[in-house]
Amino acid sequence: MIGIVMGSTSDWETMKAAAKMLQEFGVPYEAKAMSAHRTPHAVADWASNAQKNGMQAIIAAAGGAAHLAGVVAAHTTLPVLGVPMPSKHLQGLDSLLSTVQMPKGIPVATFAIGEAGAANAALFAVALLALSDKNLDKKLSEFRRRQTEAVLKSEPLKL
Ligand code: RP5
Repeated sequence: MIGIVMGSTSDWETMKAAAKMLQEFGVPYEAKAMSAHRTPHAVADWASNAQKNGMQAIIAAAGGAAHLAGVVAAHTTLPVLGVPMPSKHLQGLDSLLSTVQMPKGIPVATFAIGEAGAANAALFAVALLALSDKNLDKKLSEFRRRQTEAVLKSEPLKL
């Protein structure tokens, strides 16, 4: 089971890309909105119990300086995959820096801003699970093969 947490329900439109990718691989997930600043106790509670509740990795997304992924990582030793959300004024650069620049000791593996990052975080979670799941490993190789094939099959580009 993969936990997907995000700072606001307004992040869901972007984070659906992670949920869809996990669904494509048949990996169960639990997706929730909770905020490091609006509901700090709920975040601490959820993250502290995540492993006990069957999570194997956590994808954490937030926008602005919200720093949700770092807070989640502070409460668990599970792998935390951070996805910076696009933001209105700084186009997600604030989210990127507040997620990626973790001081030594509490890591957050940080992905690209927005939907690509959400999808890639899910693919990374699949790769983690595939280390001990041969069937999932096969599905991942197949996904890569289909992706490569689709690019190679594309028509020559013309003006
Ligand atoms: C962050 O603030 C959330 O992760 C979201 O990206 C951003 C804006 O949240 P809303 O004001 O739309 O709820 O905490």
